[in-house]
Amino acid sequence: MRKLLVVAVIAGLLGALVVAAPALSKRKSIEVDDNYFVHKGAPRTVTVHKGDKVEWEWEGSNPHNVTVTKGPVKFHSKTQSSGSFKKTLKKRGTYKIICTVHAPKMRMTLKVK
Ligand SMILES: [Cu+2]
Repeated sequence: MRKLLVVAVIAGLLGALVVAAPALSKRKSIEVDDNYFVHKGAPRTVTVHKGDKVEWEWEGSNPHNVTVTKGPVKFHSKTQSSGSFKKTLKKRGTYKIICTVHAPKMRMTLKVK
């Protein structure tokens, strides 16, 4: 009986950790694929919070880049066919992003709240 109680308490604690984890997480990964950002057919707007680290992950085989054309801060990745590009967003606002190889079709919006 006592053993069962200990197991129940541990399970409860683990459950609390799982629930708390998303709030502590400040990472957001965004798919870079052939030839779209985020997800094929999905709305290409991603919202994160100030201070979050965004990681674009190359999943296709074509060369792509991440280039801000309009926004509080301009930044860009190099053109690459694999790997990732990480950026910590420190300024709130709306960032218009394209891949210069496949623009205007390959684009997305990043909102930093
Ligand atoms: Cu591209």
